Amino acid sequence: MPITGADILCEALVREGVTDLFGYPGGAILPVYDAMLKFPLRHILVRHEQGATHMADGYARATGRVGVAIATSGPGATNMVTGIATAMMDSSPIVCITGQVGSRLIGSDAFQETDIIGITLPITKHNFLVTRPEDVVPVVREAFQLARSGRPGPVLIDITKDAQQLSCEPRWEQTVQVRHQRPLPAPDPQQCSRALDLIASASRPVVLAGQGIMLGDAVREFRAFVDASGIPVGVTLLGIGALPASHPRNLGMMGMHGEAWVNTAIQESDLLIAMGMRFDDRVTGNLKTYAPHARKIHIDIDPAEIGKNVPVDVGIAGDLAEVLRSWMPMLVPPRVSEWIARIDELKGDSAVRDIQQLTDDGHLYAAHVIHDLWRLTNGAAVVATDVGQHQMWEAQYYHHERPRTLITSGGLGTMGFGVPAAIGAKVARPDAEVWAIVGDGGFQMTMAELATIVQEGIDIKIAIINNGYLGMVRQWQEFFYGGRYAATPLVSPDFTKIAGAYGLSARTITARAQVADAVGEARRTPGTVLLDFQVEQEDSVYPMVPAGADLHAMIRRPSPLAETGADV
Ligand SMILES: Cc1ncc(C[n+]2csc(CCOP(=O)(O)OP(=O)(O)O)c2C)c(N)n1
Repeated sequence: MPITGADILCEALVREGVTDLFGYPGGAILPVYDAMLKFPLRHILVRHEQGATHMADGYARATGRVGVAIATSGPGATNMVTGIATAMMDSSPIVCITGQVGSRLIGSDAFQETDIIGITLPITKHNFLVTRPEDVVPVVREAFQLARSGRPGPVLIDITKDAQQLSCEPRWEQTVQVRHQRPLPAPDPQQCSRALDLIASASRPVVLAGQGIMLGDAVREFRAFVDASGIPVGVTLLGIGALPASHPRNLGMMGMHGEAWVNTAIQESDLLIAMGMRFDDRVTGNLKTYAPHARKIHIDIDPAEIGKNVPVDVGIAGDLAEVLRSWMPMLVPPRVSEWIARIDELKGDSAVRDIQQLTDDGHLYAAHVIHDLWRLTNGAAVVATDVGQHQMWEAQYYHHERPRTLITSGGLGTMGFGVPAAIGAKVARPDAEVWAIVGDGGFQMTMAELATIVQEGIDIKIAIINNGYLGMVRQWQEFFYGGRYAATPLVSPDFTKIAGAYGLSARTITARAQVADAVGEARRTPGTVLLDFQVEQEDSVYPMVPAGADLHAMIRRPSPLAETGADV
């Protein structure tokens, strides 16, 4: 029986295991919306297509399953661009479906026509233009396969209106050649044995753990390697959760706002073993002075990453779980006791504010809020953040024990990500306690999604770290632009009234003494609750490696004595 391209698309999604999609309708995608009603697909109606892409992304990051976003042509499609680029930079598997004008109108500047294939070419793993219903089955299958395989990433399917309306007999059984997939490289045994030699003879080794450990389902193998080798681990922002924060070998986060001892350990190290990370400039600082004494081993599934930023002694392109499994029988653990003692000594030099010493002086610090939130949720919540100071404080003070529990935009640093990503995570994991920790700036970029929350009955908790500024930019102005606050003071609405207008509960918190009660009440209250934490306005994130500076040249928190002008 011939059926329409729209029906075929919906059935193909169901056959891929899709149960939820995030989207916004319009003329060029209406046949698919009409067909959707017949299929077991939950559609979450967003308020802006950017929100749909971040939701699909949050869904994917929380579970590893492919997230799906859908929109119409023209402005619907272009509104997706930021979310697609965000997913691309962080290797998140999403499939975005956009309607396109009729195939005979393409190139005629038809109403709501835009070349979304051209626009998204550099920010997708691959994209497809579908102009015939016959192509829907193979394209959907290939799109999902591409999104989730190898180094995951976003794939876009642009489908013309006539391809949705015309009918054909779907050939479900046809074998689909995944034409655009690069074959997975097999780990080179010679490189593996060189790596094992370097490991056995290292005296100051550090593992650099990235998100690839989770994306590659290598968490168990990674843990086994760390336990067997005893090598200390620094994590990237997206690598948080790859090893429990409480694991004795987990040193914490590296990089621009990483712990001083992690960055110093990297600079003193004689062997870096990078796994599923990409030596982003935010973790290396000045490449010329980066880890000058260290040999470098780099394992990544994407061969293009190896040697891209940092020259390496051993490069292994391949599946991390497979590499680590092959290493285990031959692994000779290095002698690290002196090195661990040296790192313990470095730990005395914390540049992240010691929370115990941060007494309640009547001010509310973001560090307090996030530390308390961590304790009160037993470190078990899924947290989606926005971008800025609160994001770094989250990484410093919320200690994640499990993989896929921190959902944050690292590579693109996309403000507006937090709330929609939290919604996507909650749809994917209805059992989980999900918090969005956002700034007053980023929240206002996508707060229209509060209506999505209400309409779809989503239960998340939103913590706004409200400092009255575009905080991270203000901090840069304080440090590097003579304290001239150009366009960073931020007037905001009364967020509790905004929440109230949507029928959501909300509360303002201005003192530390109120934090536990407010968080407890929010957790007990069914449905979404918004907490507006009005924190110290001109606090800064420490330590900070200025962009492009040497990794060890960290700006430290001024001591109270220095603040008073006393000689220190
Ligand atoms: C879409 C977008 N625009 C601009 C920026 C640049 N930027 C990075 S952090 C930041 C300030 C964020 O302010 P806020 O959301 O209040 O969070 P805070 O830093 O105060 O925690 C800005 C403007 C960005 N990352 N993303």
